[in-house]
Amino acid sequence: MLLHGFHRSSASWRVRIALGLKNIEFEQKSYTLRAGDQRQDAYLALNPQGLVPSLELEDGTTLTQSLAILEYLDEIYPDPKLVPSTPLERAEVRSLAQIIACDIHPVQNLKILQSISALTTPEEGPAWAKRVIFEGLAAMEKRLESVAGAYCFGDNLTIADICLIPQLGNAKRFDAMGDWPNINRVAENCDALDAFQKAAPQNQPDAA
Ligand SMILES: N[C@@H](CCC(=O)N[C@@H](CS)C(=O)NCC(=O)O)C(=O)O
Repeated sequence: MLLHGFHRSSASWRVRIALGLKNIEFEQKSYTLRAGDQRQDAYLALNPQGLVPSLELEDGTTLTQSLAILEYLDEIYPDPKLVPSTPLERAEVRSLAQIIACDIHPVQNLKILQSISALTTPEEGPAWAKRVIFEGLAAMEKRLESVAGAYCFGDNLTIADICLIPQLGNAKRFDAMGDWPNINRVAENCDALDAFQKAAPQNQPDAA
């Protein structure tokens, strides 16, 4: 498999974590986002959205959208299972993952921050990111109060943890961390796992 991504891209980071947890070998091709590599024709042919990640499978099929990729990997390589098997638990876990993947990350990604800064002042982009990440994670913490254990949903790793850890990377970059006991406990437990360490941006070949 070939992962098209970027070390600091939190959506690529999600896929790296899942590949690592499932012990799947993969290669990486890096796109420097600030240089606009993801908007060059060669990559647009793979993903017309001009967003990373994309995962190229061995038969040449290319998958996009990190949550769809996570669910695909979980169905094809079910050990360990990252999406629960009962409909109710599955809905709970997807809901936690989507707080991040649908409502926090998309409004703070690079192209949004670049547009905000272009429309206002250069400082407004990062200030916006800080605000939306802090508010979103504060809501996540409230949700975790009733469902978290060692990880976001009880004591088993799920796609919710895989979304949370990269989002915390962004929270640190934009100085948007809060004093959140559940989030911090889950982060500590994830950070102790090899797959999370291996997937971290600073451990990627394209890290500056
Ligand atoms: N919903 C997409 C989000 C992808 C996305 O926003 N990727 C960011 C990096 S984390 C990107 O490519 N940004 C480039 C840009 O904004 O121009 C997913 O989960 O795969």
